[in-house]
Amino acid sequence: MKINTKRLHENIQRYAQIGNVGEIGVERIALSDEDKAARDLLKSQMLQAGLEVHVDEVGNMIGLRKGKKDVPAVAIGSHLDTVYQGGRYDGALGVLAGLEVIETLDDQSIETEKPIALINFTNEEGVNYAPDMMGSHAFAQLGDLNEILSSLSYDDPTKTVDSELRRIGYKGEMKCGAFGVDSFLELHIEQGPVLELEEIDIGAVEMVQGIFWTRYKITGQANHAGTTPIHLRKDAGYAASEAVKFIGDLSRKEGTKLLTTVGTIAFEPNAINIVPQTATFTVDARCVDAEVLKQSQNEIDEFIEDMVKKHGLRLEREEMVRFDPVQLDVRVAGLIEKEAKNLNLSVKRMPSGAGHDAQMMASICPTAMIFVPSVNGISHNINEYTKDLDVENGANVLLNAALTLTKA
Ligand code: HGY
Ligand code: MN
Ligand code: MN
Repeated sequence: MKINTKRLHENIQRYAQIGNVGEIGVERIALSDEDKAARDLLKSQMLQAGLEVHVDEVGNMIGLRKGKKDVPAVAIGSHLDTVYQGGRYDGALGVLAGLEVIETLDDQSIETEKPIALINFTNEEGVNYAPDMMGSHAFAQLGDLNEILSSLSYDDPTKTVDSELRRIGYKGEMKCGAFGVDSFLELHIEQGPVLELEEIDIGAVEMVQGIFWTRYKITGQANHAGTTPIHLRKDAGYAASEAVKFIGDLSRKEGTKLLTTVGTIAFEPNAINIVPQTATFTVDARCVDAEVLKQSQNEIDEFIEDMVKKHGLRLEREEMVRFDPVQLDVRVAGLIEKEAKNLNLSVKRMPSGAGHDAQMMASICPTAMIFVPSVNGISHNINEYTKDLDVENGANVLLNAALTLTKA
């Protein structure tokens, strides 16, 4: 069975206009007006497709297509929010291909044994409210709901997840965890170079690497750039740059699988002729090996604490996110492999470098992911692109794998 490719591409194009940036980019930050607009469009399309629409208390949107049996649903979906200056496929592909699966089943008047549920998870990216994978984390009841609802916007600390969910009209009634799921499939762009380099059509993802996000604030003393002798300075900026170099060097050691990124750094008062009073920066660290990840957190903390002491500065540390590597379901990954081969597509088992809602769903039901190639391996970038044929291949594998799971 195949999807309606024209309808899917038109829909991807339509959503890409909501928060579009440049030629093909999209910026649709979670809980923003753009996120609301995309949610409203998805809700109207879910209703048009005859789905029973639920919104839970963290704004996850669930569209239920009933089946012959009243049992937990086969869930398909991803997220509509993006990073700043992001792409049109990261997340949206999984949600819109999921909608296409449902519309294709309707076209062919297929009533499935088990129900199918299309899910749009809230704030997968976490670029303005921590943690990332927030909606799926709450859906799987993995964290403290009140902590999530009171998470403050990095941009404007007067805003919380709860206040913004209410503002955009997506603070739902359904309790997190109330919606039963039988299994979960997520179609997603690879966001890396592997499939393209190896000229493989489909990735059957069987694990997601671990991740932690930590924020450090180093405090020294603002002073005059021209009159303050170097040895008398309490230069938070200089200290932070030593830390950034150390963090970067950790993931450049021969043979390590560790990835570290300092993606944000801010000085205060941030003036050309003032020794920085404070330097605030974040670390994003990832690894397939939980031990290596833990070890790297300890090494980074130790280095920064020693360095701050050496310079006579002050340190504040905030752990924002910590998720261990997650093994996905090998049976579901095997099904993805089988359906890809049935469609004469090349396929390989692989880990995911990026975090995904699937890694949260894996804790409550058999879960795996379908990857399609990213051109030049680029993502989290306005030039993120996946070829039309790869979009279609991924959606067809999602359709057939979901259908098989409804019979299983
Ligand atoms: O950061 C990630 O890996 C994902 O894009 N949220
Ligand atoms: Mn994503
Ligand atoms: Mn992303």
